[in-house]
Amino acid sequence: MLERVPVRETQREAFRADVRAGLGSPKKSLPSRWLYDDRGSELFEEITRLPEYYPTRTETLILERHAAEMAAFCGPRATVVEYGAGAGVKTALLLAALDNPAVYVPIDIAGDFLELAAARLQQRFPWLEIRPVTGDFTADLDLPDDLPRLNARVGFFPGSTIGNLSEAEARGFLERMRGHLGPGGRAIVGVDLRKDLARLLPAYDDGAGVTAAFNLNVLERINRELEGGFDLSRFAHEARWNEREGAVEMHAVSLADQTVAVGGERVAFARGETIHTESSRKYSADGFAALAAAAGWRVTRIWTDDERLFAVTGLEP
Ligand code: AVI
Repeated sequence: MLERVPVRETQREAFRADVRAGLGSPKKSLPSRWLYDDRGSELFEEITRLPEYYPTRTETLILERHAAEMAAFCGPRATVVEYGAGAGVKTALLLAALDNPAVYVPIDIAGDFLELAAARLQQRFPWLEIRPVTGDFTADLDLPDDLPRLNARVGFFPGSTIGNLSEAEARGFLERMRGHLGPGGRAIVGVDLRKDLARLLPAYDDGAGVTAAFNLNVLERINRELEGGFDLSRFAHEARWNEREGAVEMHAVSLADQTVAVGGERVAFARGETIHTESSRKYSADGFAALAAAAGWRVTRIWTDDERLFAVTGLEP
């Protein structure tokens, strides 16, 4: 009989492998998904309420303002597939505006969080069929095959999470989503727009230090889960703009020449050396349209705010 490995253990082994590879390479980096343990997710929720962090507030405003047009774009009796189960505010705005949605399918890798979010939405929309799917939507993933095919399927990917994917990953994701949604499918995708760095950078380096805590929490996570020896007072948070990549990058900067024990190995850091922990790509409307086109989508709607900080886009095949 096959022995079942608990999910938490598999996760820890994947984390260990990524840390070993990322800290062992000449340019140190860690995949940004490891920022989101329980503490990291709490800190991210806090970030979304910060005065400097405009994306969440702006996207919510756009959804509120243009909900009726979005509902018309989606059509009646839609099956809504959400990539990543958020805290539910934006989802509730969309579902409340839609004309009699048929099924809601939230997909998230964190099964517990997904069940909780789904239960909360079920209370608010008792008549709605909710079919949560636990899985990683950045990898190959199948939807349940008994979902209704009669009505339009609509993909919902808010939050500008697409910006945290590399261009190749984003293209792959958009292609897979097209496959999930089928020939008549449509999608609503939140995209953070290019803007003045004076506005952009403080969103990733706030005055209260919440983003710094969010970033450095990944080092604490290594200490907690992989018996790491990071001294947090010897690392600092940095947010920087990478013009070539069109992305804000978060780095953890070593404040000294030092050696850190990580799971039985020793990792050397020179003063000023960094660990790249996240990229947050910002698109122009044309740049995003080109990315979508490469994945077989046309951007046929752009809903935005008065300052054009953020765009909620409507995609058709
Ligand atoms: C989740 N994601 C869209 C956020 C962003 O803006 O890229 C993550 C984040 N990183 C630092 N602050 C927020």
